Amino acid sequence: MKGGEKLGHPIQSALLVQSAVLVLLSLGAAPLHAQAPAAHHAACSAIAAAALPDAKILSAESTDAGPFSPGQPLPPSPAPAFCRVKVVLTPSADSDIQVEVWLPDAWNGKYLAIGIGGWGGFVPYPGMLDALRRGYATSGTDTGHRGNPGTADFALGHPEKLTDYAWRAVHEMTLQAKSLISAYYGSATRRSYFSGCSAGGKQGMMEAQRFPDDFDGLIVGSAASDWVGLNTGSLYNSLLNLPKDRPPILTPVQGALLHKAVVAQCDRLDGLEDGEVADPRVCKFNATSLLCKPGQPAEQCLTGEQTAVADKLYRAVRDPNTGHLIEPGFTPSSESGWGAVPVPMPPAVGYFKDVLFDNPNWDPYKFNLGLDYEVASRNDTISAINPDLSAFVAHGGKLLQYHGWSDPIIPTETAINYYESVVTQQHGLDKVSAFYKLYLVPGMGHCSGGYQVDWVGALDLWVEQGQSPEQVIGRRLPQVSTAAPGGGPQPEAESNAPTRPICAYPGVAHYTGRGSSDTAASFSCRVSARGPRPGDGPAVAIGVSKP
Ligand SMILES: [Ca+2]
Repeated sequence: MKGGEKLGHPIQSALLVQSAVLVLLSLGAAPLHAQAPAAHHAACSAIAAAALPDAKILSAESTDAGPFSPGQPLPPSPAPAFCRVKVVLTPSADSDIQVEVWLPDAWNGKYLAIGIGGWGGFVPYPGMLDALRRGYATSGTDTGHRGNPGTADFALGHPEKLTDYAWRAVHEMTLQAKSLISAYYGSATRRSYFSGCSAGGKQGMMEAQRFPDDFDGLIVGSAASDWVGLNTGSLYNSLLNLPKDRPPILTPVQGALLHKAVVAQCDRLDGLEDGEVADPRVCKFNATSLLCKPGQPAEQCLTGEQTAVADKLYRAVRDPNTGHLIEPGFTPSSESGWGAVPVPMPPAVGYFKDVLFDNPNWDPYKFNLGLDYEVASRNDTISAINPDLSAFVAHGGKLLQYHGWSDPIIPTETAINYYESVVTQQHGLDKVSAFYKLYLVPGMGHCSGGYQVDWVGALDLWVEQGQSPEQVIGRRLPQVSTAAPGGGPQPEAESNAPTRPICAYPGVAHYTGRGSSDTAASFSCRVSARGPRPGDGPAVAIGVSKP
């Protein structure tokens, strides 16, 4: 039974909490979210005294509407009145999972949980604030430890903390948050959603695969689902570019040159010259076209060594012993983010030294692609690439995934490969698109940039009203920016920014030839060729998480 050892939690803890709050609710006939502020203050104070199994409520404080800062270094920003509950969860003796549950006075009856990127280590406040402003009860967790999301040192000698990070913290948070919501408002949440990006996207995928009844809808962005493939590929690629004791071969200067050349060659292939490559898979770009000619200034071209690294980054990383796909190549148009890592990819180094080899002194320059990948695949508990979503389908869940075509951290085709693996498992695109949509966003980097889309609104309409989002409307963002892990703060698009349909895969937006190219109405979604690029092959069935 998946997570069966904790099935007693929601009802049991809801009863315990309710006993503390019930007396306050009985003061008025209306549900709490329709009552005056004083009732909220009293109910919030009462919840602090509630008893929870394997959990302790640290505090519950009423927060009035107005400028609110959840903690340093976030500056105050507008927030509605809410009850802020801090909880620590201890599902194992070594667990120390910090969770916050935020309960708005003006509740929309629904719950939206927020995921966290990298190796976690802090509560994802910006995404929670966004959920709160929309009227959702929300929660977030640091996944069981405090620290830098780029390091995995928390896992060294702490297998239970690794389990908390891998899947347990988000699941336990969800059970406890639902209990608190039910108890506080006197009625269960009508819908439960999750939104996360990068490792937060992986958390959403893990929920769909491992705890399919936790959520009615999931937003999965730029997902690091294949944790082993991603970390292996990231380390391999960063070492390609960072020979020992030498400066990086490719820097952002060459990244910008490559990107400009890609746009010059491939922009018009989608039928519209707009500075964007709508489907980079049709772009057959060769970095040697930028090879320096005699006398050409160095900042205008690439050396032979630089073109060789660039062409390798466009190609898939494969197991040298078996030929298995480890990580797909980066798409043409992702170059702007290349060469920005001055040391071997820190999260990937942390994975090998602190998680896999239990050796804080492990030298990344001793990395052996074939051998280390084999060890990692055998010991994987973190990846979420099981294509069997049948239990999530049976629950009636909806999965909305997005990935940027310009992602320089996680190759876009990892999302396509997983989607196609689900199509194979479910025997057909029609069946899958009824519950699972994938959007490939032009110009989007890792978790942000390109276009701004109201993913929460689209998911909610799909779940609540059955409006299938064959396309969503994107508002063009001023420039690609780097997002903070955990979903924010995100840049905002101008109110008069150009709009464009972002089509559900395998659709691609094509200009109809009529009307302004700055308006979504002038585009239609056309089905493109499906699947990965020739030669990349399907995702291999390794690292599948066993429930
Ligand atoms: Ca174009």
